[in-house]
Amino acid sequence: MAKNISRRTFLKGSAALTGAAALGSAFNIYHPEGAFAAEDSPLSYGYSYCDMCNHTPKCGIKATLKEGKIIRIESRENYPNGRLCAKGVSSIQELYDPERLLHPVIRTNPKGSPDPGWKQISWEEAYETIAKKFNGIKAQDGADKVMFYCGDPKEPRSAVQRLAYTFGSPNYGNESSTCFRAEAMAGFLTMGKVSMGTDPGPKTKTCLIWSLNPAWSLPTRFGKLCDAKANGTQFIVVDPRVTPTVSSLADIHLQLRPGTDGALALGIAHVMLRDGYYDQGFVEKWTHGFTEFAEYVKEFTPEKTEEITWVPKEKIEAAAKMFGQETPGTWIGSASPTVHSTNGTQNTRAILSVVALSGNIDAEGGLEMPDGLPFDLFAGNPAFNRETDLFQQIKEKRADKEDFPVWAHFVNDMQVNRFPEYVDQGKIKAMFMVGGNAMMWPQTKLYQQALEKMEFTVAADYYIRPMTHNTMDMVLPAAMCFERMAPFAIFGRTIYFREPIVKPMGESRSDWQICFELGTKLGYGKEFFNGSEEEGLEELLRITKLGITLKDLRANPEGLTIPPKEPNSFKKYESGKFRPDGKTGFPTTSGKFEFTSEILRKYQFDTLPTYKEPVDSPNSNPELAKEFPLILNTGSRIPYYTHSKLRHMPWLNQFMPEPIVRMNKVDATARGLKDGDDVKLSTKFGELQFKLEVTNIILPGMIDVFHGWEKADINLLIARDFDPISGFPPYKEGLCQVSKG
Ligand SMILES: Nc1nc2c(c(=O)[nH]1)N[C@H]1C(S)=C(S)[C@@H](COP(=O)(O)OP(=O)(O)OC[C@H]3O[C@@H](n4cnc5c(=O)[nH]c(N)nc54)[C@H](O)[C@@H]3O)O[C@H]1N2
Ligand SMILES: Nc1nc2c(c(=O)[nH]1)N[C@H]1C(S)=C(S)[C@@H](COP(=O)(O)OP(=O)(O)OC[C@H]3O[C@@H](n4cnc5c(=O)[nH]c(N)nc54)[C@H](O)[C@@H]3O)O[C@H]1N2
Ligand code: SF4
Ligand SMILES: [Mo]
Repeated sequence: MAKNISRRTFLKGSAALTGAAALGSAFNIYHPEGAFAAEDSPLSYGYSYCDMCNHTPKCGIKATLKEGKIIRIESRENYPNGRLCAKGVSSIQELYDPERLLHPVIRTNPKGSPDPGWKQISWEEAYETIAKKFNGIKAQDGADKVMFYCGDPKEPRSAVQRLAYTFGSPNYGNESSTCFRAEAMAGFLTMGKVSMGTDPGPKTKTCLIWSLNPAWSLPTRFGKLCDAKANGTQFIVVDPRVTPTVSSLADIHLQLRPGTDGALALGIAHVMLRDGYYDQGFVEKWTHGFTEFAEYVKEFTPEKTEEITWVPKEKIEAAAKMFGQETPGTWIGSASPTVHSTNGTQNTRAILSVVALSGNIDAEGGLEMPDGLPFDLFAGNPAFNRETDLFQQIKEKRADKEDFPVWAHFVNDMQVNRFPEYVDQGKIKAMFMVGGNAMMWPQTKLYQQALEKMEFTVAADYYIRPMTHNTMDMVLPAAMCFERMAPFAIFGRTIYFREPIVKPMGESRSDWQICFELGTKLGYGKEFFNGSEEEGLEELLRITKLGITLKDLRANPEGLTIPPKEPNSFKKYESGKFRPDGKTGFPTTSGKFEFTSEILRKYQFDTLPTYKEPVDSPNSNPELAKEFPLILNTGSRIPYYTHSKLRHMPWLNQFMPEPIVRMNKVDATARGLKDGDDVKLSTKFGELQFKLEVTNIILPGMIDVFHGWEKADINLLIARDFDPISGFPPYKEGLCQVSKG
């Protein structure tokens, strides 16, 4: 069909788009610089991976091009993540958005002025200014005073981290300070391993999805789970909302009060132990602290657990029975909600304890943990990132190490959530920020003020985002996925390589190239391949010792699979293949799965996965709950926006043009509110305006609101009560009120 697109149809399409977007401004999908293609110019095709949400690895894109311009986006065939969602299809609108930042800019007005007075500068001037500032601070106060930060875009991480450590600063951090990393820590603390869970295999009988809504947050994965359901896997889904994941998959839905995951897990463990639905052989031989754990869960009777979590006790009993008896069973962890809690790490340890009781750790059809390729989750490699050498020499200068010692024990990236404090303490004076957003942290203003107070700050982004960048000194234009190369996409043992398929818009450059060029300018030409992204990727491949080069990857555009030296085996703790030293057991202090954590003992935290109420909940703070009786649950993903992004993409904006707060009908009726009302949402920190959506997808007693809205930034209303183990904020569990606004 695309072959027959004429210039006229093309224009008509573009006009229709503008019409769809006509909710205000006229929108021209094609960039002013880009003329339309001639009627009969030939079509060509290019392959990429999507950029519109930031999970890795990303979904595959097939692009149709005419005269070097992308005219159509569709799902890529023969690619592991092949089903594009609405955001993926809309990536063409972001690529050619006339509002994209196309040149480096520097502020001309002093900080604090409402308008920064952005002035276009050359890349050369930009790099020279940054190098002068960073090297000046390094000479005077030390390299650690410059912080390097990567927001939700995960592709640049490896290059930014390498830049930080080569420059000499251990203060590199990223958005994982609020995302999955606390789950990873819970994994380390119990099993010595990280797992996001394993999707059901042919042998899996039961799958426990604890707080994930892939129908909206990871659509490709959701498709695979639906296939597993069709093949007979039973599902237990833990979620306070009746999401499409729940309605499509759940045989048992545990609709809990947000923030009470730990209590629910301990309640399930109680029933498993009481009724013998657990793997006694595994527990006796391979776990540490079982007696104390068994004693502790005695108090979490189904009755008490129901009282705390609001989940009916019959359902708790049924879930324990199904997960304990219908084995093998697997677990799929949350990407973030369970750890967006003041007790999140311990709550997640309690969930992992349930998985351990079932005996399904590294069991076939259970929580399988095959060895992957020597890349990290974001396609970097610790040696390439300089974590294994340079970081080790400078880590004592980390700004966060006293605040979050357990985090610092496991994680090389700094825990960034208290960077405003570090700025006030003089520990951080400048920042290099790639794809960051000040609205992602609780109490946004503190972060904006911290950026403003620093001596020099520079960001790289697709856009000027006023909420973040108006407080900064310089912004660099970043190239999008279609325009860039690094990094690779890794699926299991298969590597995909991406060639840029269009020329970067304006003067935009890829994040890796920016890091390499800046590194060179800072005086590290050799370490940064004199600015060559391609050379950097060759080096990354050399470091992994896989025996392949870019040439091999180029010769395999449909992915290069590297088979393991020996086939995957199961229960590797029995064979010594679970630990780097070849001894049997788990790579933990005790060598076993730790119900009681020795690392937590060392840092004087509770060793058991103890349940504590959220700092502000109806139970822990009944006084506050009188004024603010509803639980404030924020950030649950919606299918058409990614965090603060994509609000002005016409194909997406039509689905939710304005900030919405969702409330159950019971609570709306009690307040005399109806669907579509203008409402005021308030917490002890202030209030914001929203449109009300009355819905039965959420539990009575809670409200549900998305983050990242410039005109209703919910993070202004959230407490900075960080989980003392992980440093994570309580995005899912504060207290609020909603009234007519
Ligand atoms: N209240 C509340 N707050 C939350 C959450 C929540 O659930 N509730 N969730 C938390 C979680 S899990 C996360 S991951 C964070 C989100 O983390 P954020 O960092 O806030 O994510 P985004 O809003 O997507 O902002 C990313 C910025 O990067 C730019 N960008 C995107 N891709 C690229 C790229 O490839 N290169 C460059 N240079 N720039 C790019 C975008 O234009 C945007 O300005 O928010 C956290 N904050
Ligand atoms: N469309 C879209 N997709 C995204 C993103 C995006 O912004 N937009 N962001 C990406 C990122 S960075 C992340 S981290 C992932 C997040 O991926 P998910 O974890 O799937 O996303 P959420 O929708 O935040 O949370 C999943 C479910 O947790 C439930 N939940 C909320 N509070 C609690 C609680 O206290 N306990 C339990 N058990 N469940 C709770 C919510 O009701 C929700 O249905 O999504 C990724 N995918
Ligand atoms: S889920 Fe959607 S936005 Fe995310 S990578 Fe896939 S197609 Fe892109
Ligand atoms: Mo995230």
